[in-house]
Amino acid sequence: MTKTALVTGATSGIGKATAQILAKNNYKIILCGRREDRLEALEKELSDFTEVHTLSFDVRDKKAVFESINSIPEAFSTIDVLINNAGNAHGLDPIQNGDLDDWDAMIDINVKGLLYVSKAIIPQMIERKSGHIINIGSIAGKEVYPNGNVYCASKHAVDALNQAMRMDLNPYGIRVGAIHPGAVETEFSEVRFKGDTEKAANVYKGFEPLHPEDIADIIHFVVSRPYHVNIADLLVLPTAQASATILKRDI
Ligand code: NDP
Ligand code: 8X3
Repeated sequence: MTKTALVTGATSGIGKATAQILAKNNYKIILCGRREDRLEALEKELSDFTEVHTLSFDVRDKKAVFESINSIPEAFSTIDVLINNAGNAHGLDPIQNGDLDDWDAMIDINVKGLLYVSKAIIPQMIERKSGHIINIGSIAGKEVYPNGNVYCASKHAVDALNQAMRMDLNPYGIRVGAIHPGAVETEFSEVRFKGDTEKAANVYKGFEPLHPEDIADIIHFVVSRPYHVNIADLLVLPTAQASATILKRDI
């Protein structure tokens, strides 16, 4: 039977590539994000392969999260796979210089947003005693690096929530796992550096970073394992990266 996947942060980067690969592999897709023009363009593109529904909401807005998810039409309402991907870093400053709005954004999006979306979808998975949740963490959830402070804390929280969800949802046969990427070239650094494209490009200079499709491919592998297999936790790095701060750059 055709499965349905809901992907948050589908307007860009890892989420967009994940929606694309799942659509081409016969999943019905619910695309989520704030930028409606991008949602519409991706819906058009993926409609050649599958049925697509779009939901435009800010994961920080708990009312909007629940209203949007409750508005999903019948044909998409059984969500088999939830990809909790929406997230970003805002700023890269020492703790003493941190911007409070940046801190709010990272905690509200990466942690509370992931919780709201999960809370809106988990009850139907419990009722059916089936479902698969993939949480997108980060190497920043496994290590802390200088100036990464609040972003790292938010991704450590994702790591903790991933483990906690797996425990609490275990009695219901719901699979929960996290994928923790290292450097992936997406709009991530542009957002982190507030539109400074030169600074963002420098992050990926002198080595081949992961491409969003590399992570999407792994997500597809994870969700297509037989039911008795749950890939619980994966750290995925570019070959040139040994840790959050050790990178072999040819420059
Ligand atoms: P992008 O910036 O390319 O994509 C981020 C996505 O998140 C966009 O689709 C954006 O959509 C969505 N998003 C951001 N804020 C909100 C919000 N408030 N409400 C709803 N959606 C939101 O980055 P990536 O693809 O790289 O990031 C995806 C995930 O991967 C994030 O959780 C990130 O932390 C994680 N990650 C990224 C790494 C990297 O090096 N790129 C490495 C490790 C982890 P829109 O703006 O339309 O709302
Ligand atoms: C994104 C990767 O190293 O910038 O999560 O934290 S890093």
